[in-house]
Amino acid sequence: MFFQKAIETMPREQIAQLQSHRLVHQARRCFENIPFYRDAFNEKGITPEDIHSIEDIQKLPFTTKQDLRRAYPFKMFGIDRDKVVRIHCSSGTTGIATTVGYTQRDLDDWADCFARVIYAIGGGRHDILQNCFGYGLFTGGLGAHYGGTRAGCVVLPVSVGNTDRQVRLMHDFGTNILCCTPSYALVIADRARAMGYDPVEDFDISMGIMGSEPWSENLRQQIQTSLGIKAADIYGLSEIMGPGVAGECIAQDGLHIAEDHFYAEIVDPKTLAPVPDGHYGELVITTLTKECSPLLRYRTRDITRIIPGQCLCGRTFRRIDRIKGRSDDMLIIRGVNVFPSQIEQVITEMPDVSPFYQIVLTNDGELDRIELQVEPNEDFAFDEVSEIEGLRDKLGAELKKNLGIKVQIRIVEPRTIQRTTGKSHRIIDKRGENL
Ligand code: DLL
Repeated sequence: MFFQKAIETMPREQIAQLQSHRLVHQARRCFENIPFYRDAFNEKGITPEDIHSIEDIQKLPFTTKQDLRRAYPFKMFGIDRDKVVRIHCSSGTTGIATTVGYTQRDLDDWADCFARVIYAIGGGRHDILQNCFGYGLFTGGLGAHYGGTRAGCVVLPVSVGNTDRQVRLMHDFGTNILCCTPSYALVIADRARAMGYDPVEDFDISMGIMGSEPWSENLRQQIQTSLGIKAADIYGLSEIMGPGVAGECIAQDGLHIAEDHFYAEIVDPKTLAPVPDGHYGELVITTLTKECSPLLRYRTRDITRIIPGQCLCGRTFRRIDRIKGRSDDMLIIRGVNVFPSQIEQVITEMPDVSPFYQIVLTNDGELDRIELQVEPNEDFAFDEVSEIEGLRDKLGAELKKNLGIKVQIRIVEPRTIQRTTGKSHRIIDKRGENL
């Protein structure tokens, strides 16, 4: 199903024309209204007149998170302050927060982008959408809220937490669509079973729209089986807009980029040179229509690839693969580059192990040490030393076989790994701490 069929199935040449037209305008808006871009254009020796079409995108400067931090709070706004109707910002846990403003048109476009994902996974008017993304400065809550409203759904604005209530509402109100992080979906399914429900039999839920953190295909399968749903991956980041920059369709074969609003490039994170379709690299996004916080060639740090070819669903927008992880989260284990989501893929293939895990980084002098903590399922004989050792050896062998890495594994007691209601924090970095 399509929310805006004419746009979502536009022929490729027409998409290129639209993007070219919009890029020319956006480059001018940035140059004329934002001192950072005026300086960056001057430094590159270009003016907006050098941008004639989308083909010229590589002439433009990159933008980084650091640039946004320096512009805190409003120096990247590209429009008069009286047109700004909303401001979101990042949590700022790893530095100064970054601020993103929206005009009413920016908010309308965002709602459309999210609504497209609802339709793409089979949802629509009158579906009950339970929104368990956090409401507030985080873009998840309000993004799903207005997207749901735009799609004609009945929105339950529950926000994060109070899992017992989430489960009761899901049951009593007959929720059809669940919006939350993938890790919270597992917590909800777990809690529902503990409360005596069979989520597949007792609930009306049939769709999930999940994102905000990397998740493996195996984890998706577990979520789908435990809740009896089809779960679509939705991608977005506050700097660019929020959830809806890209989203999956019913084919579940990559996330369609909302290419009428965003232009995506994949570059080598070291050389910044473009990489061919099908190859992994860093996702770089240019906002083509944003009025308040336009960004040119924003380096997301997210690692993915363009999936070559066209999707079976009929949408013509290009697709990115599921995000492997952030370049900052890549682990180097004895010379092998690994993302936590790849470790998750191996863990979730083992029937005795729960999908909750943690990676603890410590250091011993110059050497980094990596410990993978996993918990067995509750029916596993945790008190039997030989069973635990067997499980540890088996997991160690699988990691070696699939990823070529050797890590220290610690099997911890069932249900002791922290559950989160929002984004999970799977890496605990204790390097530099005196242990
Ligand atoms: O997480 C927006 C969002 C809300 C997306 C709800 C999807 C659903 P930020 O807090 O700014 O915004 O975090 C953005 O989260 O750069 C990625 O590293 C990661 N991320 C977002 N979606 C996905 C996804 C929201 N589907 C950062 N898969 C991004 C993997 C994701 N990682």
